[in-house]
Amino acid sequence: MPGLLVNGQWKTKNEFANEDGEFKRDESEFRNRISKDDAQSGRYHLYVSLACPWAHRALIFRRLKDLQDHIEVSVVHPHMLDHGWELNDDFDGATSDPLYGFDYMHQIYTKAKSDYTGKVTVPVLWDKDKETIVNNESAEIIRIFNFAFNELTGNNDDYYPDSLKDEIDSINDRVYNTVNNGVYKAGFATSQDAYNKAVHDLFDSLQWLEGILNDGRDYLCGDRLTEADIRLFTTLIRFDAVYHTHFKCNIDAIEDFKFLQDYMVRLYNMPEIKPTVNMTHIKHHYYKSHPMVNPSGIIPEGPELMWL
Ligand SMILES: N[C@@H](CCC(=O)N[C@@H](CS)C(=O)NCC(=O)O)C(=O)O
Repeated sequence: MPGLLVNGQWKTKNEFANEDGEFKRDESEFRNRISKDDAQSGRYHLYVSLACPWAHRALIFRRLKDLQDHIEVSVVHPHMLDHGWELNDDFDGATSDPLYGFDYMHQIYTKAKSDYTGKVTVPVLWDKDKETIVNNESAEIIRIFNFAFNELTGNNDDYYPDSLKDEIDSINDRVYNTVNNGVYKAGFATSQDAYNKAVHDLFDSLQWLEGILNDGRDYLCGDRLTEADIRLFTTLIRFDAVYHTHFKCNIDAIEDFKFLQDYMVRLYNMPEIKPTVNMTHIKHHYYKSHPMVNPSGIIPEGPELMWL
């Protein structure tokens, strides 16, 4: 069940689409960075959902950049119900809030800003010293992880290298609008036109991506892994189990795309990625948290994912 904070008060809201039946994603509110001086071990805390493709980006970067010993993680309960995301360990893999003992993620937002108005989303990167949210935009959190802690960890791997910035930006732009967010536009549409446009844009882009990988490339930008791959991966891994059924993205499945499927499985099997994938949280979250899409909350048994 979606909801939001209005002047610091939680309100439930049983819909995602606007009057035209379209889903529009809001801009994230907290957009700060971390300077090299402030990049201290143990100072920051990451709140995620294992179900959420945006939070998943941050979890993967935390491992790619050797930040596990420096940034602790809390995992919300996969069911997003009347109070939004809940912080309780009443589900395997979920954790309670070690910092404040809060029950709900919206309390973290009002701790940061008591009159906050807007959605309560994950991921959230929290500063324990300043007791506020550094950033709640995954695209920026992964850039912070890519770079800010390099001196602390000695890990200088760069997933947004200067030489590939333009190519990465251009791929990200299309993938964000038509794939990452495209599945949500299809799934939350309440008009046939909005759904049709989203689903066709999505499958046009999947064909385009299949073409890129069919061109002898191991990764979207050639022979090295970049943030563009991680951003695409977190949608691909949820696709056949969730988006194909729950969000009606069923023109094809990912397993029908030879190159995309091989690429997804290759990324999945990376030691930094595999431990971040939790299909139980993924299926529970989507099928149980959107009563306007799936009122019964029934979780489908299939499909059998041979690579899992
Ligand atoms: N732009 C944000 C979007 C994050 C986002 O929408 N997360 C979803 C979970 S998949 C969420 O927390 N939704 C709560 C809601 O919509 O009320 C980001 O990429 O960090």
